[in-house]
Amino acid sequence: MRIVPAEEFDLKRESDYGTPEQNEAVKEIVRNVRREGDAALLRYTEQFDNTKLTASGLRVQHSELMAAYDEVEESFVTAIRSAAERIRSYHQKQKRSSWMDVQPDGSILGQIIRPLQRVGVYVPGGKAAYPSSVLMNVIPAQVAGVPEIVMVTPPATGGTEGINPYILVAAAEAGVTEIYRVGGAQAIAALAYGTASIAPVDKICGPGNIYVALAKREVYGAVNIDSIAGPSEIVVLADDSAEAAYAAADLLSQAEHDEMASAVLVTTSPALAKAVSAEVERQLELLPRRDIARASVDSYGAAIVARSMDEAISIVNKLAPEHLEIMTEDPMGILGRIENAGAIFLGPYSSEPVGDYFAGPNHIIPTNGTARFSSPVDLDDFIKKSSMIYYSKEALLRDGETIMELARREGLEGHARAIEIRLEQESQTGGNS
Ligand code: HSO
Ligand code: ZN
Repeated sequence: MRIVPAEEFDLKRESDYGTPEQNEAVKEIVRNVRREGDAALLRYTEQFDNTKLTASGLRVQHSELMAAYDEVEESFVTAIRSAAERIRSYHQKQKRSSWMDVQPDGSILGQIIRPLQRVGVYVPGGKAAYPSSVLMNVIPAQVAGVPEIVMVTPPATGGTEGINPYILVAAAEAGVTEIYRVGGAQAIAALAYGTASIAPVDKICGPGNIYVALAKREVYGAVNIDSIAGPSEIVVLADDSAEAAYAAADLLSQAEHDEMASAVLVTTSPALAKAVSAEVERQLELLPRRDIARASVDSYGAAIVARSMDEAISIVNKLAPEHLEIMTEDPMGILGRIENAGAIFLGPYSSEPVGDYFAGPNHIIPTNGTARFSSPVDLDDFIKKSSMIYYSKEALLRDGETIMELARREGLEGHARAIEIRLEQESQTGGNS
């Protein structure tokens, strides 16, 4: 891994908006699914996933879900259950309550929290089909009280027509209520606009390839979507007290996700930079996914040497990483100075995979510097708020003139009269009605 002095470090951020051809292809798929419904879904599934289905075969039956339990190890079921429990209890702490505030004039103002009615979760096939991500998308929705949680995933992720049984078990454990074997842009279009077989949802979440990402962007507005996740990122902030082998292992844990993942060490210690860089080289060769990790480390990896802890912290804040590990003598002392990071891991035992799988916080976290202004997935992603206003007669008599003044200054006489009609009636009846 290359060692870079802080002053030479150049931050590159890339966003993928797809080629014009990809954008055009996605628009066409969405248009056709919207127009033709199931027929288009089945046609695209045959074309892109090499699977011939009938409309009744789209939905995964309960018996298939139960059969998945026979295909996975018992140890996996136990592990997924304990992870689900931890994730559930963390997210339960995020619950918001509706509130009402009764004013002295008898008015009541408040905010009402309601779950979304129906949410769609996309689960990709291929190398990024993570059961842990099923938990991270579905459990917050379920804890928020969403009654209908629909999962879509391409067919044949685990063989002909069969869906990866680990994904199915995770879905069942997390509380998914319906599953459909359909993927790609066509699945996103179906969730957004509905077909005869799949009822439309209010929000679509979950990662996917570029076609899925573009389709989510295309349907945004008709439904809500989550943020579009970029490749994984980790920054390890370390001083000379850090264990080089731990830092290297944690960097590689994210580098192995994707050729475009980024794993960066920021340290005040030139000796540690050297040691970590050497460890990364050594450990990398031992990984089954070394080709992916190698590409990531070579293009996006770096060990940055800062001249002071202040400088190191300011680099971290500029990077605004998805994951930040603080491996210094006094990590708690540094915590308060971190402005931008999606998830912060403190001390030598808070290895990033602890958060990916088990600690409880969500592992869907803002990437590509967006931790500057956004947050990990949580219950707020699955609720909406209504404000409520109950105005008493006393309050309207008191505030009416002010409201009319504001309305007339905007040239909105109709607004003013809606208030005035009430004030006039009051003055006629002498306030005795
Ligand atoms: N670290 C990934 C999430 C994940 N890791 C899933 C393992 N499985 C998010 O950046
Ligand atoms: Zn990970």
